[in-house]
Amino acid sequence: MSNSFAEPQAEGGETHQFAGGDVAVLTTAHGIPVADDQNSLKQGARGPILLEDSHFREKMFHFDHERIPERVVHARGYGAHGYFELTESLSDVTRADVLQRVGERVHAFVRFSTVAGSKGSADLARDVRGFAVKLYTQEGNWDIVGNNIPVFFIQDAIKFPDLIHAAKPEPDRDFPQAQTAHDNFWDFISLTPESFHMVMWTMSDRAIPRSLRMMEGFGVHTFRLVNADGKSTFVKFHWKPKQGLQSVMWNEAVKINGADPDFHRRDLWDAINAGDFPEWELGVQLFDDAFADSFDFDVLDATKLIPEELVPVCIVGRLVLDRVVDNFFAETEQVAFMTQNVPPGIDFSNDPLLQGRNFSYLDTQIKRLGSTNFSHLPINAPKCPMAHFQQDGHMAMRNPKGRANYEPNSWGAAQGGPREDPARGFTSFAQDADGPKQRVRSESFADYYSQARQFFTSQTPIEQKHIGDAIVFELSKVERPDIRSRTVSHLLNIDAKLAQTVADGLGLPLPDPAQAARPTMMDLPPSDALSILKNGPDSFKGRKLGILMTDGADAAIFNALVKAVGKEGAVYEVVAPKIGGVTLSDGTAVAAKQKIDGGPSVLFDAVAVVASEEGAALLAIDAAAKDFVTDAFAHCKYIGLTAEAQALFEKAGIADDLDEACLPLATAKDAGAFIAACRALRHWPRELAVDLDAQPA
Ligand code: HDD
Repeated sequence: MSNSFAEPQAEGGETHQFAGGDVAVLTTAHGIPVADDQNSLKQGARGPILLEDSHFREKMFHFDHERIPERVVHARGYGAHGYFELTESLSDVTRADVLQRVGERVHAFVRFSTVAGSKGSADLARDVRGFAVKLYTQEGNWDIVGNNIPVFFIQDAIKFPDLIHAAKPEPDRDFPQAQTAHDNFWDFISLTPESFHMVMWTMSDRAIPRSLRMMEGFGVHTFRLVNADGKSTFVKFHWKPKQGLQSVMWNEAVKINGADPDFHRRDLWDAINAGDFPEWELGVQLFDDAFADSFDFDVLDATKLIPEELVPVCIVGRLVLDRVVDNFFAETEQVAFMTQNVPPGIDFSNDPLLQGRNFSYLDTQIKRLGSTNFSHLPINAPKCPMAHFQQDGHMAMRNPKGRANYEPNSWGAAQGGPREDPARGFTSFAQDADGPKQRVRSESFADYYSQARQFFTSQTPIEQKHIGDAIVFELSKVERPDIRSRTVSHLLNIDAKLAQTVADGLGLPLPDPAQAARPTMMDLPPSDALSILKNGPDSFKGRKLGILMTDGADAAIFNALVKAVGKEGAVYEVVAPKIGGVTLSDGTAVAAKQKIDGGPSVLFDAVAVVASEEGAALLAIDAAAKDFVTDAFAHCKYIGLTAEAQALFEKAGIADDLDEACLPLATAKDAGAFIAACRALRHWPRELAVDLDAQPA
């Protein structure tokens, strides 16, 4: 039977009657057919509404209660279904069922998110991205609640409310929304030097990803794997995107947020629906106590990573997202991730951030979802057998059967319910613990700068430039000069040149370096894994070309572009003066996907302008068309242009600046070479030519 509800809500057993054909009869929530949904019940045509109108009352009552509290962090998110498949067995180090048998798949649900912004904020905020994975294993749900950055701002969960308060809109004025470019954030950060490693990441292009499909994910903390003999191995989890890493530029991000605030969710939705399923490899860094003891930093300190050069990332599985949600609220909004959801064979370390999280996530779900029975919601319910004595409460949909609801009992297997199983059940790793009860931070957590410096020195020059630009941008929005100055005093402990660049960019005298908690900072070797540009794709696959076209555009060139894009596994959109589209030189009509001012070039990875001479002359008087090419140029994109399109570039003022990444589309044959060139994604040398800050003093 078809019905108008998404699957999860229909499970309550609602019945829908059909008014002939397959159109369901509108009913109340209690199933009573509705005759008129246009008018409330009145006493006379112009009379007052009657209290008796139960359909009206029920409809309004339900509407008035539609919203649930948004997540206190990670409010804006987007989810999709897929599967996790094991490609290497980890049976030697863990007894977790999901990590035993190569080739076996389990259902997965992933929710990506920004952290600071409200539910309705724009996707391209400079922010950390949440990367939360729920694997529905045969031993219960395993939630890896990670981020796209492998380290965190703080070391102890007790500082989390302060960190988030400082990052969110300031409490008296309730702005700025979804950004850290304000006094409170930098005040807190500059008083919390342990945060500087992560700050380097958030000021890098990692915080403005091109696509949710093109970023890494990290479990962040050190976890444990525990095998059948009870032996523990430390582990860090990594998700590596098959699509390669890619980010946008800051100026581009700002404009994307205006042109398409849903840029990331639309990209994910479109890719999955087009059958271009995003994929990540699961990598593990495994290490033992001996490594942990010899490591320069504490493996329990979430502000530190373990360089891949020291402990390699072994690929053991793949995560594929192949299905969008049926209903956003039922699935993406109601999904509840909890760090404490780990199956037998996986366990926690004593990382004080992780320990605090294990308390926080259960607590927040009750506030947000309103009932202890949130695990009954289909998106949260395990997909393995489950039996316990928990009962009742709001919205209980699945109370235990049988006579006994307590344990121990003597009602036998049929009536007595489940029993514990010491062999199969979850057991905690028996770690020794002693020492005085005290509020203290371990000495071993005290080096705040060495890994921040390592991150910076691992970047390519253009990435280093972007970090400097980002810090200057953020601090330029900070009103108090002492906060700007205090921030630079920490940068001096990270990289003197970066500190100087930022001070110059702010017009600030260089302060003294901040006093370090541990003055013995290290010069660690650069790690290529930390750079985006060193880990980009070698293909234009999954990327999008914007083709700006006019009537009379060369049909052969357009067709060749379409073919080359398809061959590469990329997609394209036609941008035209009218949404009705254009008529090509051979008389073919092509529909447009975007009208020029609704489809600026920031929405595309590369652009081509295929215009007739008359068309180009018209484009040359259109501000949006000029922005289209000047932005593409400023954002270092590959540009293909027909000879006729030249007039537009002249009027836009960039005809004389066109460089080797602006390729001619003289004949259809050039299309293939142009798309092949686009594999480089950006022509970075151009950036130095279009940025005032990059000019020699
Ligand atoms: Fe958290 C949500 C990731 C530290 C408390 N967190 C949340 C989500 C992600 C993370 C991805 C969104 C889950 C979803 O999509 O529903 N959080 C992290 C990472 C952290 C981290 C990678 C550090 C390594 N978080 C952290 C701390 C605390 C919290 C230290 C508190 C002690 N986080 C929460 C929360 C949220 C949350 C308040 C809000 C909504 C939710 O849990 O379900 O409990």
